[in-house]
Amino acid sequence: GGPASLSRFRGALVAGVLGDCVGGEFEGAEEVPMERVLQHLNSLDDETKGNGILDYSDDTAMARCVVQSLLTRTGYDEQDMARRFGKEFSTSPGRGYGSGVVQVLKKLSAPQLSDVYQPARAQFNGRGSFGNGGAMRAAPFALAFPDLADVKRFAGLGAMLTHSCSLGYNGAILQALAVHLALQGALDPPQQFINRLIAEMEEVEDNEVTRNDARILKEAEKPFCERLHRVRDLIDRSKVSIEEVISELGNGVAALHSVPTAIFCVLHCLQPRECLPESYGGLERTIAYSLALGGDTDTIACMAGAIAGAHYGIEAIPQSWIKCCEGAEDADVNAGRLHALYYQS
Ligand code: 8NA
Ligand code: MG
Ligand code: MG
Repeated sequence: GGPASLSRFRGALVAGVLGDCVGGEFEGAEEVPMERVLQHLNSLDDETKGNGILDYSDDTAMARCVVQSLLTRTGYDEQDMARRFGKEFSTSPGRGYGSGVVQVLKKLSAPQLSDVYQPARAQFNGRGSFGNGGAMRAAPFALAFPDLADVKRFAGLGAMLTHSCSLGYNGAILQALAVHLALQGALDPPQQFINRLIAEMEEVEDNEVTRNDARILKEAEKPFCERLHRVRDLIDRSKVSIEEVISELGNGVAALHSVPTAIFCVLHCLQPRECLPESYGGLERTIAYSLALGGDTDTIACMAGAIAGAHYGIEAIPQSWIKCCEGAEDADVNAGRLHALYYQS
């Protein structure tokens, strides 16, 4: 693969914010006609818009905490990151957090807390959350650590601060891995990329905790590997309907039903598609396609955006879109700082 260039870092962080801000419009919608998606995206080109009119949600709020913590502590510091999550939530509780994770975030803001992983472990009768809230903020880990083993380890731990079920934190590891490989220029050819992800996740999911969680939730023995095989089958086909993507991969708030979906969106949109404007480049196609799936659109577009941004680089993102999104300029500045940290370590 090619070098992990500054443009890729900027693309990853900015397009993640973009997916969150732009995707908020359709979050939770069951059906989103492509026509409505394109209308929404076209309206961002309107000169009178801009200046951050689209607010970011929990996805970006927590990713910003991850970024600030990694930069300030020049690495992963669980106490610091946990405190930032708690503080962010108590300052802005109205960012659209998942209904369960709110309990964790309240506990994380308590100053006397010693075991910062404990509140997450108490969720859902001790089973922990399998939501996509760990994965939605995982991209910055790939931008802070050049070593693949570090990316996996710290993306997992960073997710466990709120998501202690393996089906939650393993989704974060998969998302960080996808961004890591995309930064190296390893996204294309897609079959090879998926095979790399499967090989890595085979290792990640090869343990008793994962097998036990999968058994309880009636999933395949290695749930993310199984989903990645489905992604590979879908990208091998010339025509795939939105309905098939939703039924095969999902579009919901569980990490298992959204991280592989986000990866599929990026790979499917490497080529021009009939349902999308010819004037769109790959990154624009990825964002538009993610929104058209409906469901957890902000989070799927945020995760797909981060992977696509790492692949195409910052130049692929329309300026008019960036201007409309709260926090996009900040993300751009912080991407530069993470780039410096990455090459210093
Ligand atoms: P979370 O940890 O509260 O999980 C999200 C939801 O998943 C929970 O509220 C539960 O319904 C369900 N869930 C997770 N683990 C379990 C379990 N072990 N047993 C039973 N149910 C479980 O929050 P999160 O941080 O993972 O949530 C992230 C998502 O919520 C993001 O998409 C974010 O944008 C936000 N959000 C999504 C929607 C939407 O309609 N898609 C709406 C509002 C907020
Ligand atoms: Mg959100
Ligand atoms: Mg969401």
